[in-house]
Amino acid sequence: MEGASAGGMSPEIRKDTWSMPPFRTFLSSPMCELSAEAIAEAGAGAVYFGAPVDSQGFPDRPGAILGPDACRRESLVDMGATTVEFRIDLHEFWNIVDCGNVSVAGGNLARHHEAVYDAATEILRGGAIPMMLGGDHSIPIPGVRALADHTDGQVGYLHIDAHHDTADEINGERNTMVSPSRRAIDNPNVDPKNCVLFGVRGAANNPDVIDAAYDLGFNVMTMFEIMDMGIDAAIEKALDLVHDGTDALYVTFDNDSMDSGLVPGTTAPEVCGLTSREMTKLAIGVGKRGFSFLDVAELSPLYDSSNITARLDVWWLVYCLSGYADSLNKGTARLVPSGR
Ligand SMILES: [Mn+2]
Repeated sequence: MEGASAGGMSPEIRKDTWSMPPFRTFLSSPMCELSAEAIAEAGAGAVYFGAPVDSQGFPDRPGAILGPDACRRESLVDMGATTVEFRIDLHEFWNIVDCGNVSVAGGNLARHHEAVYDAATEILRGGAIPMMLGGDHSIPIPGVRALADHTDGQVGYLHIDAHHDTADEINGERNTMVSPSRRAIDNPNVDPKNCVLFGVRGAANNPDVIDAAYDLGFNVMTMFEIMDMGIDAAIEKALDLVHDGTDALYVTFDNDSMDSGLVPGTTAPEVCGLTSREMTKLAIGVGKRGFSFLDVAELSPLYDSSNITARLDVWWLVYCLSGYADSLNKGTARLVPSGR
């Protein structure tokens, strides 16, 4: 035994980022019990948790239930918590913790959504920003409801997606992965004038869904409008709208907002989407103006060659947090996360 120990790895080698850690958390953050009290006691400013919801009978490209762990794994591969551009250690700044996954063995969609609502509420009550990794794109339904219930004032909603997601129901089910925008405005303090559907395009959106987006008063920014406007102006316009008279901001990022060439690991890939440079600019812009809640939806590692979609999601979260940290350091962020 002594011989094995003498030839074994040094503690430094054992904890390097290339070796497999004994358990995987987002950016190697400490685990934390999912309760407001534990989160407050840990002094966490941002909380990663998984919402592995994927139960709606869509027959193509399953696997979003594996998204939270795929993102955790990729966050440990050649990835630190400090970017070249901002040079802010996110662990130091945000005290990130990982609260594990919210899943209900034997559960159904309604019970999964209630569990997500409860988890998000605990995190907001604990004074932290939820970072929720899906799961299919029904997860903003309980997420927005939790933020809206937690916030006295108005809530803005930024929906980054190839799809409007304004379907009122499918086959009688109202809380589907194509309904999060529609359900967001069911909350009395979410006004469609503070909701932006950013990057919509293509032929997968049926005419009813497209009409509903305009009829209900959403701000629709199609991908081609964004291209004509230029990405910087488009980002500013979207952020002006979601921050206009609001006290909190919910941001949902569907992987299919990206060009399909960059996101093989998503449920409904679409061509003509955002580039990774545009996405990173958007993340920094979102961060600079502040946010209360982030979610990432539709990551399916089953189709994710080279884990590139998961990596992109890690970038999204890291650059949102970095931009916000920078802005708070400079005193230029307007929005204070709900509950902080
Ligand atoms: Mn979508």
